[in-house]
Amino acid sequence: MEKDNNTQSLHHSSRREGKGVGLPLVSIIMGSTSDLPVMEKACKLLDDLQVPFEVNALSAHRTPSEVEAFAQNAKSRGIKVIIAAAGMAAALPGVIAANTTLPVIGVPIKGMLDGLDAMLSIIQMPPGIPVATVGVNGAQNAAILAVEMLALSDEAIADRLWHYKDGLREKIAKANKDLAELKYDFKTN
Ligand code: RP5
Repeated sequence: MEKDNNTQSLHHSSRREGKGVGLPLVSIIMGSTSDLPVMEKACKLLDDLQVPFEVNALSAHRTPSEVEAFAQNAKSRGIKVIIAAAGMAAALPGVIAANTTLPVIGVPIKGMLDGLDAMLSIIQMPPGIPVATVGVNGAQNAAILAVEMLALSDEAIADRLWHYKDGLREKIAKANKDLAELKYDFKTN
């Protein structure tokens, strides 16, 4: 079942619709394509906010030298923020952070122990090598945090981010309208 989802997702991203939008500002890296169903939320958020991004798989354990080369070259390729996702003994975000001065946002992927293993692996970095860690499977928040970083120096992105956040406010305003319709004998509002 999971395999089908992965295949579908890869087909979607292999359409190469992003040709012509410029160089990627955000690089999404995941330890395996089994992380893709979660990480598609980050892809979608960046797409919705029109932020050029790339997405690739690399593994700290299975392709260690490629991870090092990627991290060391990312800044000179114009990448501003890296989002790195991994599950289990999730060394990937930390190894990337050790090889770049770019901000690295880590996404722990839920696997064993409800993702606590990955979360602790990513968050517990030694002093000097921080990884900004979001919650387990927090791909969407990782993308929002990346966009917030880009928005510091890009007014157009900041505007789109503001509209996105305004949409969240509207959602709660509507929720309160809906909740106001609930009828209970002892409900006072
Ligand atoms: C991690 O191991 C990956 O990030 C993934 O979450 C987990 C399992 O990988 P696969 O065995 O599915 O490739 O490195």
